[in-house]
Amino acid sequence: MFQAVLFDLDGVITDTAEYHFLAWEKLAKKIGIEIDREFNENLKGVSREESLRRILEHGGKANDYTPEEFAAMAKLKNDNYVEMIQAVSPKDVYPGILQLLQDLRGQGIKIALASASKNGPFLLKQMQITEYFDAIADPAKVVASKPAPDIFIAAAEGVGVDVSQAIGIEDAYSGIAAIKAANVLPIGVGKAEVLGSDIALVSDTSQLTLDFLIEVWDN
Ligand code: B16
Ligand code: MG
Repeated sequence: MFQAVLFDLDGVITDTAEYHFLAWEKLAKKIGIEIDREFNENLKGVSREESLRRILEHGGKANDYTPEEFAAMAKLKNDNYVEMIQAVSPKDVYPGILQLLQDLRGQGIKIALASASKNGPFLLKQMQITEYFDAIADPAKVVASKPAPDIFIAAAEGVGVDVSQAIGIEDAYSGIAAIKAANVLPIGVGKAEVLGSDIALVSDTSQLTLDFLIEVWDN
């Protein structure tokens, strides 16, 4: 039986992707770049800085800014985003997640957050689920972001469980790649066309039950 579950946040525990999109769209518009929801798919699970690099490249402005200007733009986006997520509350927790957290807890299985978001701790607090997490891996402390395995390795270490005894849950392609590279067993939330057909998948979080996780582990 697995000993830990390592959760991604955006797209698995709640839908903050829309807020990320709106905040990036506002910033991009300011510097004359248009982004749409399809492009936003490339930003899911990707760090703040890498997201900005991708947006600048998309707009043909990759070399137009100094490091100071780049940092100021990333900060401006985050300030907007933080303002938006003040409205996040317990009703924003995705279907099935609270039950899963409670069931894992009941079985003594460790729970860790493996999110690229530096706003992760604040979001857990807003949704009133911080108490379920035995560890929150700090994305500011890991060397390489997803698709590198670092954040999932840090999350497993945080709960003192070997990666070979953990399940990782992700909604983004880069995140599934990170889970695989960490030697953690992946479960994807989403479509095979995006996440691959070689892993266990659910189409929405209500299917993420303890029984389902056990079934995936035993297969
Ligand atoms: P922040 P996840 C990721 O969260 C988001 O999917 C991604 O869009 C965002 O850029 C990244 O966190 C960093 O977030 O700017 O709040 O530090 O999917 O890894 O939970
Ligand atoms: Mg995600």
